[in-house]
Amino acid sequence: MIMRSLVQVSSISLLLLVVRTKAFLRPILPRYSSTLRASSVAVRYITLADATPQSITSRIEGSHTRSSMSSSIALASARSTTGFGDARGRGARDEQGRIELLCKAGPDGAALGDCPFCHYVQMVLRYKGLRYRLIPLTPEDKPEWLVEGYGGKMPCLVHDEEAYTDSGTITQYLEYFFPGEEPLTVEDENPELAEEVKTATSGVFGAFARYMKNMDKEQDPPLQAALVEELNKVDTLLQKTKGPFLAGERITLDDMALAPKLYHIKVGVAHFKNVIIPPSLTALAAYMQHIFDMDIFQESSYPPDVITWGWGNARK
Ligand SMILES: N[C@@H](CCC(=O)N[C@@H](CS)C(=O)NCC(=O)O)C(=O)O
Repeated sequence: MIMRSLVQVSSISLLLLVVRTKAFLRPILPRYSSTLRASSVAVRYITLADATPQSITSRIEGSHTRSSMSSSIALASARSTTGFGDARGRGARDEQGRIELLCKAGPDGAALGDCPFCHYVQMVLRYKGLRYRLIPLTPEDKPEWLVEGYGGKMPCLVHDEEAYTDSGTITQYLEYFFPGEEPLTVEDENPELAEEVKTATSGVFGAFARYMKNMDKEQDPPLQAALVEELNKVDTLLQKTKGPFLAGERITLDDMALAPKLYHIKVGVAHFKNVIIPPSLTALAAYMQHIFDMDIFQESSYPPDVITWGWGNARK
């Protein structure tokens, strides 16, 4: 059902856009438009079943001007210590600084924080050779439009006066507007494998977070076993596909989503639980090593002590 409503958000227009995927309408991408007009804001839905990236872009450029959002994040941008992402070696496409990524700041309040979801988005941006400005934000520094319009959620990607939250949505957006020579999914050519990858990876982070957040030592063994079971599913898949990536030869969005979480697991369980990922999961170990060594992983990453800082806070 398509709903229409008017929402009051100070100086912010929210535009919800249905973007085509392979089989036309699929993800509903929340879009942010910075048109300044009093304080009444229309939320509308546009069906763009037949839209091309160009038509969407010209629609945006024709109807809106960059205004409050840029200035409201200008301060935050000035805080960024990371600056523009440097898509080294992949022939960076200069989006004229039009892509900004707002993400959780680390312990010093200025450098990149411990967010595996932001890590994922950055890996995709870098893989695609897209230049972007990284803007780490503390909870106190979040711009009003992000808090009011998006519940303060990060990562938040800003492109062409629109904002998108949720790493899955953001990466679908990037894949749609900035497709590479080969798709970052195997859904079209092998939907069964795509489904297998989802099944093998979807429970990993939840199991890890439950284990990490548990402070009752007696509950640790079953929670640890549940995490190992999830990791085992990934190992089994990798044995089947023969790697080096989840779906085999080609890297996909699922790899870029999973690897930052595996980094948290490796660091987190060693630090807080004094255990290591079972070495018997050899395919998983090789997979982790392979991805952790990639430039796009390392250039979007943060030191292990940022992870322990973040989980230390989450466990309080
Ligand atoms: N499902 C979301 C999860 C995002 C998420 O949990 N982000 C955390 C940081 S890792 C966050 O925004 N926390 C609020 C904050 O940092 O202020 C996604 O995929 O983007």
